[in-house]
Amino acid sequence: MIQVKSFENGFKYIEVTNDIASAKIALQGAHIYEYKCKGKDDILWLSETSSFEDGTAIRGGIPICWPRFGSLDESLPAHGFSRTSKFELLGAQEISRTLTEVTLLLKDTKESRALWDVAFELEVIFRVGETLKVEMKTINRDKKEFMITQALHTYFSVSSIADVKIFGLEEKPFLDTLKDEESSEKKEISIDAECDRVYQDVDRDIVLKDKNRTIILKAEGSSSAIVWNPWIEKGSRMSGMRADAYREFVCIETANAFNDFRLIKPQESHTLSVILSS
Ligand code: TA6
Repeated sequence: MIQVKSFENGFKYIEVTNDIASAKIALQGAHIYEYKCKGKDDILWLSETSSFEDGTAIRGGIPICWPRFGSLDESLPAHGFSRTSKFELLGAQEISRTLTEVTLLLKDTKESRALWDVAFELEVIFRVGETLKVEMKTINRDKKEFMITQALHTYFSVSSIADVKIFGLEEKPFLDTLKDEESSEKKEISIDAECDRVYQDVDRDIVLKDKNRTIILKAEGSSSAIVWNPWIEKGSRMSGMRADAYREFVCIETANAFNDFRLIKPQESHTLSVILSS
């Protein structure tokens, strides 16, 4: 089943249910904030104090950072403007009893061109089934080439951040944005303090091992990834979440970030995607 629903304040979302999974996707930001596979724990973390209102990004799920990741480009909001933009429902299809596809579309507007003078289409395609696939397809509808950086800023629900180990990024170079230093590590990642790392040369699946489960991220169109947890001090200052919520999630973001930026020629496109499985 595919239904378009609204909160009391009119905030619209799409609810998908099929024989094996369910999901909720806000039209604002093409923001999936719930994905449940029958018989399994939720993969996505959602802040219990997140707002669901126009102009404020939901805290949790998979925020879409586009046409910029981060805040290096001061002419655009941090993480771009897509996550507070109104997408339209382009298509929704029950491919089988256990697979549903939903496509949302964002096109340039007068408002977007005031921020970023570019004609574009951004399609976000969700395939909800035993796994969750999210694709971001950027199409250049302009007469000039443009550059994007982007990320699927996924918040993963974990039993406790202290029990988490992340594999697949060993030996990969990363920018530690907290120290503004390049580094790399031989061993898997475990988190016992604020962590904000932008990895490059990422070329294999990333594996999140929690106490009771393993989540696999299979990316395409991406050779960078971010690992982030705000820990205690920054966690207490983050909007839309409890001060101690840092314990419950880790962000592992499939991206085209920093040196992994992408140039898109007129009428050409670039697709970044991730398949999440547990
Ligand atoms: O991806 C990590 C990061 O850039 C952190 O530096 C932190 O700012 C996080 O994203 C959340 O950003 P937000 O704008 O959603 O509060």
